[in-house]
Amino acid sequence: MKTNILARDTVPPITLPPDKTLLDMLYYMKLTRELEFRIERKLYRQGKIVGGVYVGRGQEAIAVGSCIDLRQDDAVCPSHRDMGAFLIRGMTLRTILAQYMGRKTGATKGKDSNMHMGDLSKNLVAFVSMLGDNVPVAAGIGLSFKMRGQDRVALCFFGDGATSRGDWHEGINMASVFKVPVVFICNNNQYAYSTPLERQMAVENVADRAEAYGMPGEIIDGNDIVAVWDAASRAIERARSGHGPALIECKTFRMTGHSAHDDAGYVPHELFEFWKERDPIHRFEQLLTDRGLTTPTAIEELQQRINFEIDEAIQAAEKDPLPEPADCLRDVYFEGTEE
Ligand SMILES: Cc1ncc(C[n+]2csc(CCOP(=O)(O)OP(=O)(O)O)c2C)c(N)n1
Repeated sequence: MKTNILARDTVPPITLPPDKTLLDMLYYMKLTRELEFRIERKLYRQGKIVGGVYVGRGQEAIAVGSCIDLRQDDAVCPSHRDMGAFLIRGMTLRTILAQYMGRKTGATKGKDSNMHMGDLSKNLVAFVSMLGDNVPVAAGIGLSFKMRGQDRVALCFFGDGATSRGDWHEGINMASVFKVPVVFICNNNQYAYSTPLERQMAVENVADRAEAYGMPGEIIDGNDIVAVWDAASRAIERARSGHGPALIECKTFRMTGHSAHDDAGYVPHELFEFWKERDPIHRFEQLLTDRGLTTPTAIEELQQRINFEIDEAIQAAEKDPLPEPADCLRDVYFEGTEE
């Protein structure tokens, strides 16, 4: 059984973020999990979702830990397992739920389910496809920051399978050649749909690929939010101060099917058991409890608050209108004027 356990499991980073950040991290991880649970296990099964559903159950620490300290003028190019990025950047629960339900009030105004959701006013860049073609886009965003002399950074997310595509390699190469301020973050959940890692790459780690492009590559335990925060903070700081891009490989596991219609029957049962023990939210709750920052009662109250927020948002989004037929021709091409 290949489990990719890291020495880092037992070696905590030296510094922790401030207490408020730690508590915010817990909120956003729990919010992500509950929201995706409702979408995947409730609304989808009730036939209320338009199209497929792809969630990041078990991977919540990656988007939350890396986005929590970003500045509002930084850019994020999330992929399909990075719900936490949307929440932290300020996309509302109602907008997200309306998006999944194909409503006019969703981020794409009812034109798509969850595959092309973004909001440029929040510097959240919608992905073209989830298979790595946001990598050249992120490289271009980073180049624009650099050419304008801005100290902004872009974060770009993708899965392990994406790193075997040509556009991933071209984008990474370009980013490194031009030393752009982009941090590339791989959610290595060890399967690309049903294809295990060893069937789609001949190197052991995604981070090994960084060296070929002259870029630092770091491997971390993606189920340890403090490790994610630590690695992302260092890479962001490095990129912001003009030293170029970095690749962070977060080892994790997808605790559900590739999508809501996939039972993951091809994944050995022991792997689920193994990673369940390393659940990022339970581990973090334990850490915060041990440090006296929360209690089992406070965790339960937080869960109740999250449930309430999501209940309210579902009720609102369900009442929202569906788009008019004529709306499908609006916002397809840029119609405004350049500032
Ligand atoms: C160009 C393209 N090829 C194939 C697919 C079908 N597809 C969607 S996700 C996926 C696997 C992605 O694997 P990975 O990058 O590891 O991300 P994960 O879904 O495992 O998080 C595939 C093959 C697609 N959407 N687009």
